[in-house]
Amino acid sequence: MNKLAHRKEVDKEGLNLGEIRKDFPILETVVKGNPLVYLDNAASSQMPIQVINRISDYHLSEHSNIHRAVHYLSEKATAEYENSREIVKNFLNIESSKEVIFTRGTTNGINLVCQSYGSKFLKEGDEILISYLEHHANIVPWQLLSEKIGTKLKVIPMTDDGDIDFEAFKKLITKNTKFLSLTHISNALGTVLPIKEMVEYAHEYDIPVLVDGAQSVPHAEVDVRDIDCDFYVFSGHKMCGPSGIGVLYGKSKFLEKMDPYEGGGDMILSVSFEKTVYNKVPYKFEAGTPPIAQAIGLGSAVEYLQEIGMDKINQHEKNLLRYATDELNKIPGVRIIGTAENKAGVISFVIDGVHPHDIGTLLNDDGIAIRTGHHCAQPIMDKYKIPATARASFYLYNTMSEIDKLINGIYSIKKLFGA
Ligand code: 7TS
Repeated sequence: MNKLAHRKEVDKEGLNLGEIRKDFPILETVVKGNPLVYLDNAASSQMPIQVINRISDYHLSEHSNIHRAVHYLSEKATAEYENSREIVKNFLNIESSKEVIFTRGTTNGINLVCQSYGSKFLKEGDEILISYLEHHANIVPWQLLSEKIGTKLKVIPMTDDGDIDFEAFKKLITKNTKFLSLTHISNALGTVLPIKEMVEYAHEYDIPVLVDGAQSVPHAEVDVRDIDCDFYVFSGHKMCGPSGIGVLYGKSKFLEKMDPYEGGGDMILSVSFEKTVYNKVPYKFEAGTPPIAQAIGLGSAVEYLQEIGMDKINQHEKNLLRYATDELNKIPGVRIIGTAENKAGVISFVIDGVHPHDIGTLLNDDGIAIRTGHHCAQPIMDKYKIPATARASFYLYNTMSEIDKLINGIYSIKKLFGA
């Protein structure tokens, strides 16, 4: 056991962690006799009781289908669903709620833009620019589009420490570059991209930009009008909300011109066998019965985060990251993968002589949940010539003493492997 074992709880940092943790009943889980230490928040975060209760209340007393009936429950459910849209609009400083489209999540949002914008406005030979730091969700849909219409995918390289290579980005832009799709924060390395500067540069060449905000909206204040991106996508389940819901923000000028992604109920104004007239945005992009309870749950999650304060959450995660980085750096044979200057609360690492999956399995024996693998970002693993990393990712409810447990666990693993 190392010196950290007796360290006292010191996490205050503007957040009342004791109270916050009480909001998350799942954190009381005991795994193999140990209290759960949940450090897999980049994959999915936990839901506070306020959000769970909101979803439950909806099912208990407000549920009906939306946008289609005049009875009490349908009007109630519709009002609550649309209220969530309004909450999201205000959260991201979006100009109009028409620009907020409910999706199934980040992946769904990117595919929607690929198909509805890409298929219509891009053509053979056009170049789409992404970065080396993308999640597969921002790679594969563009490859599918390329196979279908002959667009070309170009990749902005990253530096050895896991930063975007801004100079290379500038050089990659040609007269054929017609779309830029970028992650805001890398889920595998935690790198925060200089997204505003990149959007500004792309716009000088009239290139529309999509930003994948799956790892940013949950952890930092995001103002889409300040970033000035054309599309922004994120998922509810990574920000204290339920799974099955996400948001696509798009500027009206694009959404109005794009074709629907799916056809069906609710996305139409009139249908005959000869001709269908589409509904206005955002409904044009919300075919069929949407995930109503999940959308309401997402609204509740946003309110929960807002009440605590995104700036405080962000600062707390920075403190956790700094502490975890310092402690990991002290352990011989442990290497942090991704050492960019501007990082969010994600820390990927490897231990010499120990496979990341063994790290994950052994930490689980101590009740510590991390993710191991390629994190759906295989090109990043290829860049570092490793098959996988162990990754700890933090959120508002994590404490310094949980990081101590992680560090202690790593010392034990090293001892076990004689590493
Ligand atoms: N983009 C980024 C940057 C992500 O981190 C993820 C999920 C996605 C897109 C896809 O989100 P989804 O909600 O549509 O699945 N990232 C992870 C992760 O890091 N571990 O599991 C999922």
